[in-house]
Amino acid sequence: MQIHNLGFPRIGARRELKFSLERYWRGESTPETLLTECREIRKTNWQTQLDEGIEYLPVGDFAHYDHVLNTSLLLGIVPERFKGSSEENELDLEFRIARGQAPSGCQCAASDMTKWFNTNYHYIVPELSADLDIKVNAGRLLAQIAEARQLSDKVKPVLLGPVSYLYLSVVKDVEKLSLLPKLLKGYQEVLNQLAASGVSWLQIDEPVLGLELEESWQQAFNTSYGQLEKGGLKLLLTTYFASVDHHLELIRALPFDGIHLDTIAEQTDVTRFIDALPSSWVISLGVVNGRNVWKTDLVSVYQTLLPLYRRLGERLWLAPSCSLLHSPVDLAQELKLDEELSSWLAFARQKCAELALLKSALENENSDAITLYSAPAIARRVSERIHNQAVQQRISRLQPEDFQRKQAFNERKIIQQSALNLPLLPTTTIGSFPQTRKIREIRAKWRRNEISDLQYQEYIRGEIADVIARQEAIGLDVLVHGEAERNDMVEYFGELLEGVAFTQFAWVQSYGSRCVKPPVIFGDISRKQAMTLEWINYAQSLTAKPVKAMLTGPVTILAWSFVRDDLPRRQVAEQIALAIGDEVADLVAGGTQIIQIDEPAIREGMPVKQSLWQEYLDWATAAFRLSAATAPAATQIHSHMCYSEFNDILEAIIALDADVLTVETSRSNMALLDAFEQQAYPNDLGPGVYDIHSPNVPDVDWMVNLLAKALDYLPPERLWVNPDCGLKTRGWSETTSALENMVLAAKALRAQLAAKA
Ligand code: THG
Ligand code: ZN
Repeated sequence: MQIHNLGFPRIGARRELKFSLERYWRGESTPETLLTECREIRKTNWQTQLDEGIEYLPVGDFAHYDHVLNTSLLLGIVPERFKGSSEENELDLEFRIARGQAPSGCQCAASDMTKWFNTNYHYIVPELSADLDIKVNAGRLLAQIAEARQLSDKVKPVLLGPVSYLYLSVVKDVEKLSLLPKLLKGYQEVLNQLAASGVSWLQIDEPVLGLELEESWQQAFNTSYGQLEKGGLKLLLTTYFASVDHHLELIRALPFDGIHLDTIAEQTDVTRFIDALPSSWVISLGVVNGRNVWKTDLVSVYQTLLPLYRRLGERLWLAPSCSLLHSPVDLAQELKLDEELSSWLAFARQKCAELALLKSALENENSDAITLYSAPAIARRVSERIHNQAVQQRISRLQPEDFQRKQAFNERKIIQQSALNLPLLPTTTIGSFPQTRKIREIRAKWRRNEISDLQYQEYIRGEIADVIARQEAIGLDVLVHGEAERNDMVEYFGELLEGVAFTQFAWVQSYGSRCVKPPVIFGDISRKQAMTLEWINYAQSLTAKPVKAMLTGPVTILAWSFVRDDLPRRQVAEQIALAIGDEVADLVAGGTQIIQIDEPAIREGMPVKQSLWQEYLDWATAAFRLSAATAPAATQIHSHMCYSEFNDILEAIIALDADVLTVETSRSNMALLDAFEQQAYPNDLGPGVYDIHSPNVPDVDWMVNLLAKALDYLPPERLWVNPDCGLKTRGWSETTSALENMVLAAKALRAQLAAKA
């Protein structure tokens, strides 16, 4: 039996990669320094895996920015606009594609970034075209193989397979699959070079097999692997994030030497695979959850595996379910967690150790060590700490009417209009204002107990007062308090909720150098006390204009947390929804008239398989409605979404029944409103009128034009005017100018409408 890993977190236990990259980007280090620091991180990662007992080390899982971008660079696929001067180094080309940072003279927008399946990781979308020109450059990969060989003779390079690579790319001018033959030539050359360098096993990731693929994409698997010559390599077809049972017939006919199955993401019938696949194939089972933080109950895995091991012997390999990219690095650093909670957890390093324990138990048919190891995991399930009677009772008593507001939108709209008395085309923002270095520093000091709670509160109050004054001066209609007190919109609520723990170092890469620290939902969720009320009330006390309160919705809190595995996700979402609903009720009682419940993650939480979407969307939208339903008709509920692909989930967006929805549309010049019109989106809509991701200040005419376009789709009574996302990452000067122009644009359009009337 071999134990192996599909990939290890790149960011480093103390986010070393993040800091190395950002130093380099600020011009504070040289390419040589960055490369040396990256080599150190890889070495540490491999050594850690070896120390914990991993046999086949993954190589090529590391990336300066992203592994899909690595694949593009390996194949030499570089969009024309990035091809800069010839003396430029490879590293800067890579960062130019990822970040759009141009050297003098070249104006180039970065390649798009999008979610990696249903994770919180983002990859750089490959841009292909009919004139696809492949120039394989395997230098980096071969160099890393050489590095790894200094530590172990069992190395296993990792490659994103051609079908998934093509599937995940964008192709503007031709049918995607028409590019497959060219792509395969490139892959063939990579395989040749790997074979020549003496590689034995190659891990080929084809995660799109988890989807229900159309016939033509299934055929692409036959074409690709029928044609690629292995030249002595052994190929491990690697799948994850979903079961691939539905493609068994396709898979069994392909010339692989083994397969990796994720046994965690969905129920999967492993025996059926073993029965159907050629008897020479290695069966690698992903039995340790690569995307969560819970210690594995190795005893129960052992019981399942023992008969399989007796049958398969050396053909059985064990691994985490997916790459450990999605796990935090090392639990040993979390010294502030209490002992009990800590005994329930395993991060990437500990997950490697779990595999070694399991291997040894199976080989010796002795479960003593794993019984001891798993005791806390078993104890967690019956722990007092994860159960809260009151919460469970509330859940069991939920009735259909709890998931709905009492009045329909049209009635609410009239009541809200007379309560709020807003002008036509009301102007607002998405919630956050620039989070300056100063704010972060003060929070860090407060966390280190260098300033008192009172001093911190005073400081935040000052920030709120400043933000309110600025918004009044700009002339916005619906104000926000600016969220200076929040680090991250999910982490903030995680820290305030009962049943949720937070860590010090459990960072997970989100994209490039950016990381998130997901809260750990371990038990039934409830609110200790009001979470936002004081700040909102304070903000409202400073102005006669309505202040919109800001909450994060239940689906997003769920999607961006590590979630307990002993309850269905749907029920955890309901518990969060009740807690958020309690906050809504408190805000309403305190006089708040407008409440925004953000759900940016509703889309990415969707299961990989399309056939499972509807069930998910049903409970996800229900959870959102549950959180909003405590609001009386006069309270206006807003929501916000940060992506532009609405078409396939528009029905679910309508089902949220938010009074006002703000969305990203500005980059596509409102074309996206087509979808909203076709499906007759019934409530108020705020299509973003400028892209906050760019520091450019949009001019008034440009926004007037966009709004005029929006009026082709929506009556003026239902149109809101706002940027397309929060302003947390922007600076004040561009923010102020942009919002001033936005207010002018709204006024100009109001005047036009008045003149017409
Ligand atoms: N919060 C969480 N998940 C998310 C987002 C979020 N996933 C999707 C999207 N937004 C990802 N975007 C970002 C944007 C910025 C950062 C992380 C993810 C970021 N992180 C700081 C960093 O890496 O330096 C973290 C610093 C800190 O919190 O102190 O900038 O908004 N949960
Ligand atoms: Zn957004």
